[in-house]
Amino acid sequence: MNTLNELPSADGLWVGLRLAPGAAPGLSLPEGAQAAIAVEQGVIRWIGDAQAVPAGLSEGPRRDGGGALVTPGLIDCHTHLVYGGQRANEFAMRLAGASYEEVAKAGGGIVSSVRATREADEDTLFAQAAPRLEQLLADGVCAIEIKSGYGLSLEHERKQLRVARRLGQAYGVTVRTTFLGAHALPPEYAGRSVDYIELVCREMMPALAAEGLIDAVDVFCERIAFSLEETERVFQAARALGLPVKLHAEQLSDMGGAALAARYGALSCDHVEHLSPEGIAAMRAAGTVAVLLPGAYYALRDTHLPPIEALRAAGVPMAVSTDHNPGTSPALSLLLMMSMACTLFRLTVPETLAGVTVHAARALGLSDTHGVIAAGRPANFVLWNLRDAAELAYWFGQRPLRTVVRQGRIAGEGAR
Ligand code: DI6
Ligand code: FE
Repeated sequence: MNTLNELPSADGLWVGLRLAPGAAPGLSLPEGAQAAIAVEQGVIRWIGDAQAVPAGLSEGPRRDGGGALVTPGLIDCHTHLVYGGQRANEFAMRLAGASYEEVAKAGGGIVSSVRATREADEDTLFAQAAPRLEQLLADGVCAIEIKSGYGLSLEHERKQLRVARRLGQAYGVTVRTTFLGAHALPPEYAGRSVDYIELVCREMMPALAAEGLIDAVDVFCERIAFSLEETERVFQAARALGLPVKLHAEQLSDMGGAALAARYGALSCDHVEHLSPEGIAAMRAAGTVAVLLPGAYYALRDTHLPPIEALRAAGVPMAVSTDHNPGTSPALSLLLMMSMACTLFRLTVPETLAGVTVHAARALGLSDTHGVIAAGRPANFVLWNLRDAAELAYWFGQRPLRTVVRQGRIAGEGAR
């Protein structure tokens, strides 16, 4: 796949487009009408009826979409994309019946990825993450969140976050970095979680924030990770630095994390299989997005569904993401996650499409620039070789992408 410098400009008038429902809120076209999008200097200048393009916008290259379905650029709002090694050996152990604990005792689990991440230098981490990013981009992803959390020391967390930034620059994709220093207790702090959390709050977070490496702060709040009190300590440190927070909340048990996160105005609470009615009410009041991660649910053979009906009834926005990570969700297709969100979680197709566009943008604090197609925004949209938007979630294992316009460039073309 080409990197940023080699990509052609998407400037010009795009015609022959069929807008997916919800792609351009506020725009209503006559039944069956095709849309046009004018791109100038990488920014959407105008979108509307292809039969009514204002004079002056028809200059420049004309780009025929051939009647393709068009959506906003997809957004993968929860990933742990940068890490060393992989854990297929653990997968085999688990298939043979080993429990998560037994795997951890044999040197596996998050700590084994920490070891491999610490051993790798920046260029090695970049080289390992780049092909994974390319897979996600081939599904029309135009913005992605990348968390740290496999370094667990200032030096190694910095390395992960720097690689995340470099990936964004190299591929011309919007990357939001999330500092997840409180992901697991590093081996050298065994039995001293209070001390480790202080290191996260007093040294790592301020230093990395000063280097411009942190867009948001996350914590793995769980019995096997960090407590509610430790989570709040991290949130206080984030607030003092003016950084937004999000949370791995109620994945395996109800810790009350979502309500705490909502009190801190969290952008999102993620996983939420065990989310309580109180958590839902707090998220609703705070405008916090629920990020659903069907890949982890599937890979862990979870059976405890997130409370979709209650979230829907409360009007809590629901996003959908890969949670790409080497342990519980080695997923490299956001379209597959859409399918799983529908099939496993019973989201509707419009819900799952909103979940990888407008609501995913909100989960990253990108509502003003990403998630919908509208004038004044950077040009991020995808043309699909599909008739019906439902096909985005219906097929799985297909790559129906026709053309992706990412950050104002023609960033990929599939089969016609
Ligand atoms: N929740 C998870 O399920 C993953 N991280 C997290 O915060 C697990 C990550 C791993 O096993 O490497
Ligand atoms: Fe995660």
